[in-house]
Amino acid sequence: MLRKFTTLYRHIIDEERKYPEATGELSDLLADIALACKIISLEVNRAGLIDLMGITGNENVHGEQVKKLDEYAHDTLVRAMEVSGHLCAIASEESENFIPVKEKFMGNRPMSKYIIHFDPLDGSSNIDANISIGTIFSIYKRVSDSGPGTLEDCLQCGTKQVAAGYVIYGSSTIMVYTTGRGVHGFTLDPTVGEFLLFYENIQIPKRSKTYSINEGNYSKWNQELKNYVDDLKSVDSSRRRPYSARYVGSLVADFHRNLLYGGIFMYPGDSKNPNGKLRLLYEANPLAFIIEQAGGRASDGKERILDVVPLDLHQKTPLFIGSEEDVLELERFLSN
Ligand code: AHM
Ligand code: MG
Repeated sequence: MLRKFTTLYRHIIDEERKYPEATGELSDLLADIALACKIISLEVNRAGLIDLMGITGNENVHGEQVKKLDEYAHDTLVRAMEVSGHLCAIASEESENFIPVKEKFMGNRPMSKYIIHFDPLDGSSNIDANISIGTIFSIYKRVSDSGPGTLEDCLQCGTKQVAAGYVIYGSSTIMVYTTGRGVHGFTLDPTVGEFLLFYENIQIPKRSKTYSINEGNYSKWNQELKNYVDDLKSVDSSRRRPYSARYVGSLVADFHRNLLYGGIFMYPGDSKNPNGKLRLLYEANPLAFIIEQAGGRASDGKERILDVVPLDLHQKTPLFIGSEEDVLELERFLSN
C-alpha cells in the first residue's frame, strides 16, 4: 500500500484553508517555530557528544564559553521569532520581562497581531541523563491596537489561545500542535529534515490506569490529595485499582505519554509551595488547550486551567491534567 506522507507545513496550510478569512500569518509562525525547534533538536542531540569530546565546565575546546542548553534554546527561539515578522511580543521562561518586537524587524509591513509564550527547554535538569526534554509554546492574538506588543497582550486567559504545542527531543523528535481543531502529531525524519504526520486527531482515553506525581512530596500534600492518591493505590479490581505510577520528572515527556495512553498528571500545591512549581502561561495553558482538544481535562483543583486570569508572566499554578474521568474524580476528592 502506498503510504501518504503529510508534512507539518502541508498540514498547517490545509487546516488554514478551512478558514476563508485566514491571512496565512499563523501558518508561517508555526513553520518558524518548527524550524527553530529543528535547530534546538540538533543541539540537544549534540549535547551528549560534547561530553565525549572532552568539553568540561563552561568552556569548549576552543576556549569559548559554552552556553547552557536552555539559554541556547531561548536565544534560538527569540532570534528566529523576532526576525520572522509574525509576532509583536515574545515571552519566555528564560526572560523576566516580555520582549516587545522592534518595528525594525517588520520592514514595510504593519506590526503582527500575534504574541507567543514559550518554555524553551522544559525539563532541562534532565539533560545530562539523556531523558526526554522539550519546548512548549502558546500563541495569542494581541488585544492592543498597534505598535510593539504590551504586557496586557501577554496576560490573557488560556481560552484566548489560537494555537499551542510542544516539541519533544527524545528517542525521536516529535511535534504536537493544535489550532483548536484537534491535536496532531508529527515525527521529525532527520534524513529529509521534515516533520511528518504520524497521528491526526489524537484523543486521550477517557479513563486511565496511570498516575504521575512526585510522590516524594507526599508529606507536604493536603489530606484530600493524600486520600486520592491512596485510593489510586488501593487494591480493588472492580475500580481498576491499583493504578500504575509513571513519573519522568520532565513535563512534556510525562504529558505526551499520558496523552497517547491515558493518565493523570499532577503537580499540586503543597505546604511549602502553595501554587506548586509549574507556570500557567507557558506550561499549564498550552497543555490544557491540547488536552481539552484531545477530549481530556485540565484543572488547578478548583477551576478549569484555561479560565484562570493571569496576573503575572511567571505565575505558578497547581496542575491536574489528563484523562477526563480521572481529573473529574480527583476534583471530587479535593472538594470533600
Ligand atoms: P523546568 O521548566 O525548570 O525544567 O521545571 C519544570 C519541570 C517539569 O518538566 C517537571 O514536570 C517538573 O519540573 C518536575 O519537578 P519535580 O522535580 O519537583 O518533580
Ligand atoms: Mg518548564
